[in-house]
Amino acid sequence: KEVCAKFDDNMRFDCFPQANANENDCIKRGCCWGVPDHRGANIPYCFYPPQYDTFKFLNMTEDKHSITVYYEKARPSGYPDDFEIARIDFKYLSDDTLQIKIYDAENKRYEPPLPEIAAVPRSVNALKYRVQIKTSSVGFKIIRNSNNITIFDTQDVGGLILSDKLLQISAILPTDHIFGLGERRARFKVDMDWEIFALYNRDRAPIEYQNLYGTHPFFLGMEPDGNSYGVFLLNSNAMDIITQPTPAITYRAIGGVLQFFVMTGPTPRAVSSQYTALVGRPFLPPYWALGFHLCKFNYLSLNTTREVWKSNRDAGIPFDVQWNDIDYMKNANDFTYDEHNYKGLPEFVDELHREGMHYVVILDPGVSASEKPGTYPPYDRGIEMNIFVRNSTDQPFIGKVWNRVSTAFPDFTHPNATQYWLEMMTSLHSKIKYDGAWIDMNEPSNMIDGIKEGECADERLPYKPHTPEQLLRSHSLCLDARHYGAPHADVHDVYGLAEARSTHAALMEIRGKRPFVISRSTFSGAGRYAGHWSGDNYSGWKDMLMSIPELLHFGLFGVPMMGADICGFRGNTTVELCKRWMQLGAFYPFSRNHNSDSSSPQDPASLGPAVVSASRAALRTRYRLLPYYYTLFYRAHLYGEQVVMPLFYDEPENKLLYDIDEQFMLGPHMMVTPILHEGANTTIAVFHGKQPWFTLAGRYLTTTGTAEMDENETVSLKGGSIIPLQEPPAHGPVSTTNTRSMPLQLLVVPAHQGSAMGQLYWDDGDSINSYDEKKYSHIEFTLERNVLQSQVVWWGYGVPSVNSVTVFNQTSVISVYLNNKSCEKPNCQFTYIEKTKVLHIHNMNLPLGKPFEIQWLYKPKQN
Ligand code: MIG
Repeated sequence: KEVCAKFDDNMRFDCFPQANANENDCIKRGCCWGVPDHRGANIPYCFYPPQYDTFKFLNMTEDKHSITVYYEKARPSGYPDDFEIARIDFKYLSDDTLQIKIYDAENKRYEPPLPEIAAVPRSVNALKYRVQIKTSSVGFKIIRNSNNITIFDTQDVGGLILSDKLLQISAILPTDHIFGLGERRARFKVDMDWEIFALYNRDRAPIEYQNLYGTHPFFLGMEPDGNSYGVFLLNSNAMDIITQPTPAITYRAIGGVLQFFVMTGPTPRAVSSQYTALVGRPFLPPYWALGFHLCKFNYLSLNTTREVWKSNRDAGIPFDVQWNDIDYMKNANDFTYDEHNYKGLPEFVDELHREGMHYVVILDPGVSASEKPGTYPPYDRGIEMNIFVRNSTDQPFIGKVWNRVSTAFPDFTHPNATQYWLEMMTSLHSKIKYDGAWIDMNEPSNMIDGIKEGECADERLPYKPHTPEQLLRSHSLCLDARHYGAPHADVHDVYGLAEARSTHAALMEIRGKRPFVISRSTFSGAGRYAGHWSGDNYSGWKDMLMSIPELLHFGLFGVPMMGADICGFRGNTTVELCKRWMQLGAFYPFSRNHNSDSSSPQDPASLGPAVVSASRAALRTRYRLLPYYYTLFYRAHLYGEQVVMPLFYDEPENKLLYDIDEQFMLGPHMMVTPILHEGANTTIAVFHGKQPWFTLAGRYLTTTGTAEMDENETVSLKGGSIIPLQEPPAHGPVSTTNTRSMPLQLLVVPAHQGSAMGQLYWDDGDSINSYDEKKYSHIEFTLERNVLQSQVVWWGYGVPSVNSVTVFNQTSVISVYLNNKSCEKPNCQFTYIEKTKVLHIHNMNLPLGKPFEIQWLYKPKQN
């Protein structure tokens, strides 16, 4: 009683998280019961007393690379089938990455086959962290060596539960500034005020704090002094994550093992690079995929698809990829097309290709199980190859998705599934030369809850995570459905990732070019194979605003190819909303306007001149910036740098930036500040750091502070940047294909001291191994005061020449030298505008294969 009374609310860790907690059952568990001081929040009434150890220390061994600890069961946890002997392996994967695996020493348990964690043994020279273990109680501390701050403390918090169907661990954190943990609709910074949320992939329109399509149990923590670290729990079973203001976090997973990776940064950029080094670096997208995409559910015919395509092209909307949703299929059956309403689709796709454009089709994972035998190979071959998910009687598990009667689900964790999927995708490709695949419904989604005949085994979970439905199988498969070597409960969250892997591999094989896959369901590591969009959002202002934290989340999760349905999926958009959303969405890494079947058309052309001209302007700016975007994706692919980032990545110790998620950084040099509110014509942007900021047009904004920006100033540039640009053609349709061959420009934005840097990565934009085969070029640019130079890091592929260089913030330039020769007609011209302080050097034809030097001289100061 006395120990219980002393407890601060914040130190309460829930000892009875199931519904109907009551004093009797609580006391029976050996826990404390009491009304918290503060009510309202989810503060538990039943909580662990100090020294509530379900296990006790047995022994421990240690060497240069690892520590192994054994515990034995000390008291019943209150949940069935506690482990008798538990084991923790601490492995020093590298100086900055620690692996912690907590498991049953005697019985093998499920571990997800994906993502494939990079297993390369790395050097351990000067560990940035250490592990502290006590023999008197369970748990461990992870300490940052440089300042002795404990970054993850599981000692003395009580409630380590290691039982068959519930694994729980709590940790006190050094910070209440943590970011990540998804997929869910929430602000970027995690709310530490007793939040409880579930992760279990689910097909549902985004609702705040509810589980969504993907699972990413990874967070970035900002320590008090600005150091940062990351914690990743690799577990694919349904789980709850609980935050509390202690600050602390609790994980409750219903199966598998608790396998953590702790990454010590110390910068946020380092953390994300350490994370993708483990789970996989993002794929390098084909260049065309960085163009604008257009789609709608239920164009219902090729005629409509073609009309929408043509009217947007004719309206001068920069445009690269036309998509079709499930209505292109015959009876919504994968690998077919409707030869009546979509008659001529193959020819249309050929025409797109002739125009330098591309085409993406949707594929649902489930195939129809009710076609006449012999008429539908996707089902017949699936049976032959034995790759379908099976039910408890070892027959194909039958549910229903969009197919008329019933649906079988390929088991993408099956070793032969990729071969099967390749065969199917090849057969579709022999008819329609699609370029990319959009994989939807792969949570996996099922329109009936579980199995057709209602044959799921009882879920009977000792602890059910906080998904909004009563049952985990709601809108999905039975937990006992059989996959290759594991029940559905274990595999569920990696189903979409496994499908993305197979789809990526199949596309690579079929086209012999770089794959482009967009997946609705994702798991940690998905960025290696696919991009993502935020699903069935709504045509509303709030949804537009929330798309920014969604981008930030997936940037952190290593899935940079990310966007939201521009103008909103559900509901009808308005001219004003769609105009603003196009102005924002033009800068999403994955920029697609997509719309539901029941909503009125919202492609730019259909909404009239205001949306057309705003979309054209914003997308022309995007296309101009694509050499920069592409270089960012290359950096992401190679080094795990993020394409989209929160502002605080530039200034990790500046806590004022932690809450900003209505603006975002695009690589190191640019910031995007959209107008997000109805009725507004301008917006106030917050600027950070110590460098001057400019608009793309050269307007000086501020250094640290705020500035008002109008709708043409969505993008701002930070002093210290050199940006490679490419102006899209002035007349006729614009695509990446015809923009890529235009001359390059360099935009030079000096820092206060007059220096700047930038780079360009360039290749053919579609070959699979451009980098490995060295068929690329990489140029670096530097400015020191009045000298701009290039360095050719690698030259393996032709790059368009530079025809102009624009330098901001210069005082009275009187002469310019290009490679030591005076800048004169016809090879060079320059203008200097006193009023804007912009130096513009143009009419050049400057090849990038050799280093260049441009120097300019200022008017001498007069005394
Ligand atoms: O049950 O394929 O999120 O983008 O248009 C709806 C039809 C299935 C959900 C996707 C949405 C897509 C729609 N799909």
